[in-house]
Amino acid sequence: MIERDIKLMDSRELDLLAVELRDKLIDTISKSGGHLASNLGVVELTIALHKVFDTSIDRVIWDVGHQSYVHKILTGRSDDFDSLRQSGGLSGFPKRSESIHDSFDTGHSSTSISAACGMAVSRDMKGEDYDVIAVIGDGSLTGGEAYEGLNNLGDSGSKAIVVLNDNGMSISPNTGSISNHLSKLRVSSKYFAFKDGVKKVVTKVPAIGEGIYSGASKLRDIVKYAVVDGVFFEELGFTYIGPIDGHDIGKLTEALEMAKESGKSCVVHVITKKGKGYRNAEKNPGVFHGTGPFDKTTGVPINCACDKTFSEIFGIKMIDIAERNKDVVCVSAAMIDGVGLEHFARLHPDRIFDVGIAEQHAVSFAAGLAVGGMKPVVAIYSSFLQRAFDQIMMDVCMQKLPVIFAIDRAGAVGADGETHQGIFDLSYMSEMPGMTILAPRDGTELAQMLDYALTLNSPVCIRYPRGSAKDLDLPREPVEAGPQMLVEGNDIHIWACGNMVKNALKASSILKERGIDAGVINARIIKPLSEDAVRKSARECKMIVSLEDNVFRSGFGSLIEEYTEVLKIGWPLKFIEHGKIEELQKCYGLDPESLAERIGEAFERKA
Ligand SMILES: Cc1ncc(C[n+]2csc(CCOP(=O)(O)OP(=O)(O)O)c2C)c(N)n1
Repeated sequence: MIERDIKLMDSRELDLLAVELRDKLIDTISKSGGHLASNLGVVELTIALHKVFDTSIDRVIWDVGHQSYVHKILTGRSDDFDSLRQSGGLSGFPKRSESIHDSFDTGHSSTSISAACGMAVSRDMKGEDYDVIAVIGDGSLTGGEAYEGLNNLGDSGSKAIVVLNDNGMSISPNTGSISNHLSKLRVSSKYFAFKDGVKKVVTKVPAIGEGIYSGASKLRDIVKYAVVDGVFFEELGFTYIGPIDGHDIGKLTEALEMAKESGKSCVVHVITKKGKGYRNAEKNPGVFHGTGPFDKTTGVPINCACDKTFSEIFGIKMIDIAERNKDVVCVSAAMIDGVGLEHFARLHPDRIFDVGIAEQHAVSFAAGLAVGGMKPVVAIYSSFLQRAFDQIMMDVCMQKLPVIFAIDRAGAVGADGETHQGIFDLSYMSEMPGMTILAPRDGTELAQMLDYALTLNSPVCIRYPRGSAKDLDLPREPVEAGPQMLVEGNDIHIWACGNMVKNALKASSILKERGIDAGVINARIIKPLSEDAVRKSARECKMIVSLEDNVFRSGFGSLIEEYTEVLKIGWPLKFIEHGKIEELQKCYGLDPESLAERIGEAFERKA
């Protein structure tokens, strides 16, 4: 299916295409996993965008980009669609390196309007001629950068189109006062009136009437009069068009053509249904936002892991802690389910704050809560917390405030790829003066660390990975005891942190079989790192190795290096592509066999 075909299709053919696309989405994602509900919601919108624009010239920026699958199928990637999110296959997000039709790499939300503004300004400076379109969801519109983009674009003198894909949902139902405002626009009677065409609406507005409709020389005047509710965007310098039924290709095409013809930047407000056309996803859009493989008929997940995940252990432990300490509250940036706090939210709705996709605000908000005497626990995925570097540093660490960061999805996450791998937090957190960094080897240790963090009364972060938190059958010690020797070794000490303890244990067995006596230390308290423990370990063996699920530079290994010579092993300093975690570990030499090989070779070279 290529773009040119769409431009020739009549409305019946376009409707049939929408049906085919939905079948393909459900069929493929039920096998590969991925972002189903968001893509089902934008089938008609994507078709209409391709009907009106030419993405080999015009630039469409998909905010977050998780909803770009239909665009991929329509731009020459239909045959490869089965390879979605798999090693060597199509990325689940737009990639400029994948196609000329992808004009901007996304994955982290709320960047599209800023990027569109930059492209529009660049186009005008170079005297070029193409359209720039940012497609942003109402969830992503809760992120502050979206307003920085609107603020700049509305006043820039350059034109871009902002398509607001409003389904009332972030991953869960959207939150915040902007969302409330959009809800009012959604139910506005003018939405239904608009469906019957602009003329009908305008002639019905008493103060305007038929005369003004026929007298209005420019389309943008009509739109402005017809939909006065969009005043919020109008005041920021945009022509507001909408709300439009996002599942009516004809109406969408009409609205996008208006926006294309308009002389100034427009907001096209499109109402869609998340999960549209697949009953299971319509009923549970949150569950089908990002899903693993599932049975198409029942919607039930396939190969569901039976072990509890770190996120689940975190959620259970927070309920326990909240019962004992009334000052404890949780903060989430639009990811309550993702971080495992859904039961907490049900039990303590007044002690959990979903602030929207607003990681920076979440951190400063938590700092404010801490100043007021609360004990905030901020649960955010590692890669998204990158956004709040400055807030963590200035608002929390500089003021020595007792905010606990639960950093979920720390380390490689797999299929979501480059934008989602959580492989930088040990580096950026270790730069923070006064920050304690903890990394549990398993679920029980995560629970212990949460208790310990609360005793510290200072900034603490606990980083833990995606997936199983199955307990390791090894002795336990209180967290405050610091680094724990799990396996003795006279030749090598592998200092491992977090989930890399498992790989270190296996690598140590392989090395021992080969006659190299490699021990394993579970670092646990990454910072402040015990200088005594590191120096003692260096005295007791011939080689020290650090092992982390983080880039090898400026992370845990560098902290050890302050006290002794160390072989630093972690991810290379690059953006790690998508693929299964085990495959990625193998590819980058972090699986137990490769580790044994690398460490053994280095040891022999040294000897
Ligand atoms: C900075 C950042 N934080 C969190 C996320 C996780 N995330 C991915 S999609 C999404 C919800 C997006 O909602 P919306 O923009 O309305 O798109 P929809 O899926 O509803 O179409 C969230 C929170 C992210 N991608 N980026």
